[in-house]
Amino acid sequence: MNKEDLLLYFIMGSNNTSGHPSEVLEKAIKGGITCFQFREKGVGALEGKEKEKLGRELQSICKNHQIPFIVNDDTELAILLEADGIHVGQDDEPVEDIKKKCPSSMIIGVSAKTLKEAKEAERQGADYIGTGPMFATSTKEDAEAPIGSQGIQTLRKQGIKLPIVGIGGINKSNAKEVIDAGAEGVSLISAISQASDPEKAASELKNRLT
Ligand code: 3NM
Repeated sequence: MNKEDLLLYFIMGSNNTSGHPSEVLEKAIKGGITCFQFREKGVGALEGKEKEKLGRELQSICKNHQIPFIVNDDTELAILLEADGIHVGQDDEPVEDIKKKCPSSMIIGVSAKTLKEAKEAERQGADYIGTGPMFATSTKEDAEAPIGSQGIQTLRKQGIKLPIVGIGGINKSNAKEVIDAGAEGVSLISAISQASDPEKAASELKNRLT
């Protein structure tokens, strides 16, 4: 994956929007997002065939616009859909196991915020890490205390070279701060999925970053 693809990384599942996820994604792409993650988690999340169906729908939109399509957590779904990538948290399947099952071209992202986690992700061959929460967020039910953009500065000072995306509470007012701290990109849910105009929200974010 190109590091540039991480710049404006939109994440969404069906419960992150009151609109139709496909329409929101189409608008977000028009506004300039560079990567998409399908994260179907939490209250009311789709499962089984319904989850697969929505995943395929969103993947096809991404394909039409050459936007990388990453699946959160669900390695089996990522393999089934031949997704561009998989993103896992610290409590999910280890990267080494994923690597055994997935094609070598599959992008692997790992959530890592401490030096130990980031080094381990690097050692296991992750392609990028997601670090957060940068700021307070109500989107993730079990989010920890915010670490601020200094969290990224610290990882860089400690020698982490992997591409980093910040996550958690990022919006157009604080997105640039995350990039300035040393991240390749910002990943976010509500700033786009809950916006009354997702295209405008994405394009305003993009303008702040470029
Ligand atoms: N992971 P929003 S915070 C999915 O800290 C996720 O690892 C986080 O949503 C972490 O952009 C978070 O609406 C929620 O704040 C991001």
